[in-house]
Amino acid sequence: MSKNIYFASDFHLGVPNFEQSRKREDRIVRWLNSIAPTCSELFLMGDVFDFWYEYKLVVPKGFIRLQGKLAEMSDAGIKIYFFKGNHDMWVNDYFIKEIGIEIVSDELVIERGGKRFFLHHGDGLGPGDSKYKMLRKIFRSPFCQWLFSMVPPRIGLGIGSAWSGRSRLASNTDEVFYGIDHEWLAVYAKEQLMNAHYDYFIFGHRHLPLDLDLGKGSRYVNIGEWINFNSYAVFDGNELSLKYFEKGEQVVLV
Ligand SMILES: [Mn+2]
Repeated sequence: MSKNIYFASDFHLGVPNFEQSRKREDRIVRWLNSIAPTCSELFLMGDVFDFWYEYKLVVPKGFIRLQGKLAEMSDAGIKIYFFKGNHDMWVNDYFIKEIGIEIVSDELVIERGGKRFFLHHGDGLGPGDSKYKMLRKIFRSPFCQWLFSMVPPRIGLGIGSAWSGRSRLASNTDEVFYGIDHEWLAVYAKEQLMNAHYDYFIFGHRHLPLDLDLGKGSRYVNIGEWINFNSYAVFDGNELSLKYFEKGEQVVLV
């Protein structure tokens, strides 16, 4: 049986409300069921949760079907990576201990089937967005995280879910393609290519499935999101393809 590597991100579980998030979670579990027989490695590349913060002894409620499925897959020998997104960067050791997942904080470079992959959620990379880049440093600083850990869960998780409800996905704005020279992650990828060769750059965060030719035998694949597209990428040992699950929209881009 062929062994594939799967990449998905931006499930944003938790928004816009409980009912829709639960439906999305069911869809994700159906997808995981469908890929499990051929999956050797699964890369969850950030913003799996629209808000996540774990205390030493407390974790947010919900999303147990996804966690149970991931635990089952991990127990069956499938290696699972969980990238920190801008919405769920506060994961600590809960999933490591409970599920056996590996947490990835920033970029991860891997080689599979003779191909080099540059993997990152995609936040804080490329030109612009200096306000977010500063916030990211603050949010990720151990001191700020320690301060937040002093806030009781009733208040801390309350603030988090109120803040998460205001995220751009909750308002469901339509993303448009800016053109390869203006897609900041494509610009960032091209910069990286000046220093080293990568066959594939895979990012999330953009919320728009993209498959762009960067030249020099390199491609930038954005794996989209799961509110509108149900998009993911699969590497079969030879080729990387961008795919859509169930009713996910097929977006044709030049
Ligand atoms: Mn996102």
